[in-house]
Amino acid sequence: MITQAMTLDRYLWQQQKAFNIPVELSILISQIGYTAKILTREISRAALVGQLGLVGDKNATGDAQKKLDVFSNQTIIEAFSDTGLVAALASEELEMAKFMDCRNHTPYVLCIDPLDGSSNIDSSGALGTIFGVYQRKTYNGCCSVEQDILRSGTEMVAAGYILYGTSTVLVCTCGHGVNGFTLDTSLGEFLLSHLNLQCPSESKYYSANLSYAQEWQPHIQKLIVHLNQQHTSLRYSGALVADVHRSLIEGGVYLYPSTPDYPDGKLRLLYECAPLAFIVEQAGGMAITETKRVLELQPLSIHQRSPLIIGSKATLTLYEQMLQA
Ligand code: AHM
Ligand code: MG
Repeated sequence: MITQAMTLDRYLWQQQKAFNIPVELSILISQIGYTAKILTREISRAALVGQLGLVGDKNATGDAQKKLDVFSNQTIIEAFSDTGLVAALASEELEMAKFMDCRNHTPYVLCIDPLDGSSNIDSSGALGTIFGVYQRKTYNGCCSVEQDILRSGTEMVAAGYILYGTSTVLVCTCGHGVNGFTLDTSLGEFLLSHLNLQCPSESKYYSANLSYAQEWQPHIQKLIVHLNQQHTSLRYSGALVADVHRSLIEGGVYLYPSTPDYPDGKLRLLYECAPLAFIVEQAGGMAITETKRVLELQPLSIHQRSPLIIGSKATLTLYEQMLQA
């Protein structure tokens, strides 16, 4: 029997006191937890209520939008409307930034991929949500995209992801370590299940879409050859969150490199790569593009893409040595 259950809210309250974290940031993360409960419910019953399949439109980055993508995005918007927490929102599902609240005291900017791994929806595979939070800079009228949203990851004040898998797990950091919470559906509460997550230094697994391997840079191919020689097991789920979570728990590396046709890869910097980089670095791992630290990239547009290599430190260090050789 669990007698000392640490709910997400209790943990956020303790973090707030221990590290002087603003109460608004705690409430923002708690509110993300609330949206994760709604999404857990809707994802699990989607096939029963006609919520699988496409809407018929494309999203801001040209991907076909699924019904659950649209629902997830709408859930996030509704969860933060009129809360006085989020001044502006950048979402994978919105072409432009959404200015939620222009009042001067509204403190945060939220960058979010509401439903990551959309190709897994119709086959009941793993899905995720990824988010990064920035302190708003402008306090005169509505936010400015350049000043408030297009920020390097080093300025992030909090980040997290939710994995909708065999259970729903919320992993987050406010810059003081990484903790994971598992949804107890009978209580409707996230309970602390992964205290002070540390990414193992060595990779037990690697995750990449190898159908593009011929098009990758020679040093990436060299790393793959090395991983195969070491019998590092291949695990690729089609959901970045699930693969990064496995790497964090078991030790591993996830790669989505550049190709000649896609020199910036596929993944989006602001709401996919940077938040995960912040979390993995906080847990002792590393995240690079192919040549640079992800957190130091300066975004030039909301939906900017970036190559990503993320996970266990020893593997990324070896890759960097291969790059310099
Ligand atoms: P999405 O946000 O449209 O779902 O795209 C991101 C996803 C990642 O979760 C996943 O690792 C990758 O795209 C899979 O892409 P591919 O099918 O090219 O391997
Ligand atoms: Mg995504």
